[in-house]
Amino acid sequence: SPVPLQEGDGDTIVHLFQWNWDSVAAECADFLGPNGYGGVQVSPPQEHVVVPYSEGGNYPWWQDYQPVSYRIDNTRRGTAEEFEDMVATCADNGVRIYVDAVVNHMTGPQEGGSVGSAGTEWQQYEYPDLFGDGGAAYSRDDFGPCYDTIEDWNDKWQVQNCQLLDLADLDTGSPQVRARITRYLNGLVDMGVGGFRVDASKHVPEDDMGAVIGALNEVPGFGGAPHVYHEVYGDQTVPYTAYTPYGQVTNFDYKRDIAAGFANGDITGLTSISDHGGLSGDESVVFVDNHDTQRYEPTLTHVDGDRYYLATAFMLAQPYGTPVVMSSYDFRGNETEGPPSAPEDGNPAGWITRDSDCSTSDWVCEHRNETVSGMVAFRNAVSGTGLTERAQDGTARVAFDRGEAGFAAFNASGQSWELESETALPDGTYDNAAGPGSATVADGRVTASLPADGALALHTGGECEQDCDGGGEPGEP
Ligand code: LM2
Ligand code: CA
Repeated sequence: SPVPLQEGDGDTIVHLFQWNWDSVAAECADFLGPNGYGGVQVSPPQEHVVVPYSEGGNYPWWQDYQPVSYRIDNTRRGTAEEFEDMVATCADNGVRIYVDAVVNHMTGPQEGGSVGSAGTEWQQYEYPDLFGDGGAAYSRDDFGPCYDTIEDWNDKWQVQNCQLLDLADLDTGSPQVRARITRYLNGLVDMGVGGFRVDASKHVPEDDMGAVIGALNEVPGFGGAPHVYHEVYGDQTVPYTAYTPYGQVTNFDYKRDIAAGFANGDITGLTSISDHGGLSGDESVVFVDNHDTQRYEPTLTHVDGDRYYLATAFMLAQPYGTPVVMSSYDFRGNETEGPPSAPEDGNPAGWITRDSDCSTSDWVCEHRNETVSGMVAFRNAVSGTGLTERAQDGTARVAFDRGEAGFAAFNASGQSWELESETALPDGTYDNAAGPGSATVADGRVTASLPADGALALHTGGECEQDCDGGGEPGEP
């Protein structure tokens, strides 16, 4: 359906989990830019450990979260040149690259030490060449002051200074350590990286985090400071608000509210919540699931089908937060696996991630689902408007306006919904941005039938052309 291009001003980020750099670049040009996405969160780009079967894995995806150096060449997703080409190609299409920055820790223990993906020899607490120029290393004194596992999660000092998952915890209180982290991040910013998802922020004392973020350069091209969001699982011991002075935070309370609400067909309360976990929308990055919650709290994921896409559509339709759409690799429960890979000469890890292919079932590509991508266009069209609730039916059905620019309705039930509602959207016939079909607004009212687990989303700029299908049922193929 004809939607206006919104290149460059979209705020929707997609997490292309484990995609290699060439595949991300192609997706920016072919799909993300033209469909109004504003950013891609890529998997961590720095040199990482290699975990073969003998060490308890089969080159698993989580190798990425154990840095060996801050070199970005020769990870399993490509070379430094491919990384830079990706950043440039995405920027040309109005899409920012967000780097997942692992700065709290380096590696876990690995018997006798090992060799990283780019060939750097290491042992836990000894990383001899951080930038590939022989000029900077971490050694034992750059870690701590605690060298044990976090035991008491109610003790803030332990949470921030001891080891998460036995991963060597950097002493970010040290100016030298912070200078190296800053050098890594600014190297990326200077290449045009537009922002960061900071891994495990909660485990870095907030003042240290503030010093690192405050030292970041401006982003060439996009301009301004990098857009930063911190991964914080807020609780009584370390609240989200410890990090909000230094960027947005990942709002896991929103995730819980929205995923549980949609899973249970209890959604009417969700439109009026202006505060999830004590955070404003401006402070929040929001999501229905992420690569971790898919395993430990899988309330609603792609596995759940229509209801999941409905929840994602709702997240994109409402104004609270900066949304991140998850784009998964389907490990089918075997998380010790890596993504599919192919041997490649010159990659010391021996493996490089295969190109992502949305036509196979293992790369799930939720971001290409027509409901999801249509709602990205809806979101861009209604940007800056408020939410006015227009209709409810029971607990599982709700409809609202976004100013005078959009109308959206959600049916989180197993039966179709014969909807009739007032709307401030101007009279006309509109394509359904959330699926097939169209609907007409006449005399300030919209009448439509929403199928089970279906949505209707109409927006200015999405008016049907003369040959539109004359008001077919929304959501029906
Ligand atoms: C994160 N956010 O705070 C990431 O989103 C999450 O995916 C990371 O864990 C975690 N923090 C550390 O950066 C993943 C994965 C873990 C894996 C770690 C490190 O979920 O299972 O831990 O990466 O690779 C693995 C083993 C674990 C072992 C650890 C250290 O599963 O049993 O701990 O390595 O050797 C003894
Ligand atoms: Ca720490």
